[in-house]
Amino acid sequence: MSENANEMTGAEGVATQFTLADFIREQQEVYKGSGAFSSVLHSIALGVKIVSQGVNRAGLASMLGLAGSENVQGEEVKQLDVYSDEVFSHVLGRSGEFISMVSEERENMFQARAGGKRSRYVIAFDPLDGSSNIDVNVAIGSIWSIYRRVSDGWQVDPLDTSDYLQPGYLQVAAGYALYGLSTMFVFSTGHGVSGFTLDPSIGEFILTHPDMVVPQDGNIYSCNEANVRGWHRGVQRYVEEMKEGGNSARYVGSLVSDFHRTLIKGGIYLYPSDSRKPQGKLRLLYECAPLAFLAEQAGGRASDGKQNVLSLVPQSIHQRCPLFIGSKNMVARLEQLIADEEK
Ligand code: AHM
Ligand code: MG
Repeated sequence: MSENANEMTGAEGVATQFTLADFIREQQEVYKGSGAFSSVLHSIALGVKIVSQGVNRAGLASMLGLAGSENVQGEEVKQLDVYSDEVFSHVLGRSGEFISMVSEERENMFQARAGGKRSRYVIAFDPLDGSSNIDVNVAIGSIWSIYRRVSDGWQVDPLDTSDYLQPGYLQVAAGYALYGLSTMFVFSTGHGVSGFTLDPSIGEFILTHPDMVVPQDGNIYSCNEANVRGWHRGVQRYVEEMKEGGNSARYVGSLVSDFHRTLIKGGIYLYPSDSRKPQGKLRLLYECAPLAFLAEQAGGRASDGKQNVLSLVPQSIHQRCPLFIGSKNMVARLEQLIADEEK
């Protein structure tokens, strides 16, 4: 076979792969969608590609460290999470499907650039999750959650918090991007969970993880055990049980990375409340609820220790929430130990 023919075979191989665009088209046909979601998913995928590129180049472009510092050319350097916030606000805002947005990086919700009367959705996102890992080249991610708009007062004020203060089970879609050894885009529109991997040679997401299912049981627990002394006695007992049972501990400290492993291998991720953080650390709207939606769509479960995370109604956009998420039976056991301690 000539060298040329080899190249052809490689190209054919790529050409037969099932891309995100194929998947979106097929889903639209199967579920008779309006096309709004196709545009939304394409916008998110574009944002993920841009941020992924920024993450890959961060060390070279001096985007690590604090915002407000200057690079060698004397230009102001944007911190990677500020950069990611701007990328997602821009690409999602111009899709026209969102009236407003909430970002972990901004105190208040803000109007989407092309948002108007016909925009039917709102989106909340954590543009770059795992801040403590940014400067040390460890996998980080982005998380997003979409709700159908419930407000109708666009002409009065497009910024209506009620659009966000909805229980997680009303999400119409949720997902995350993982900037790891490769960049992944994992999401659900309520019909199971699908995972795509970015092929950087062609700039396309390829379907690599169709119909993701979290095992019902697992042998990995994932938490910042340095906080154990402040935890509820039921959570302490659970972790003791895990150790006695010969399980493994894994903790990256980036929620997306720890959740992604849990989704694939099974296990449980825990971020409980403690004496110093009575509501836990993670944010309900753009961290806990979207991952809970994915966990349930994959056959797993998410709890705040007592209730299903998807039934919690946020009182404010940046509300925190304890999180126990992963394999169904493990989360159920943890809830049981918490309940036993309260009898
Ligand atoms: P961030 O949004 O500031 O990055 O904080 C969220 C992160 C999660 O990614 C991670 O699971 C958790 O905080 C780690 O917290 P800790 O350092 O307390 O273990
Ligand atoms: Mg975060």
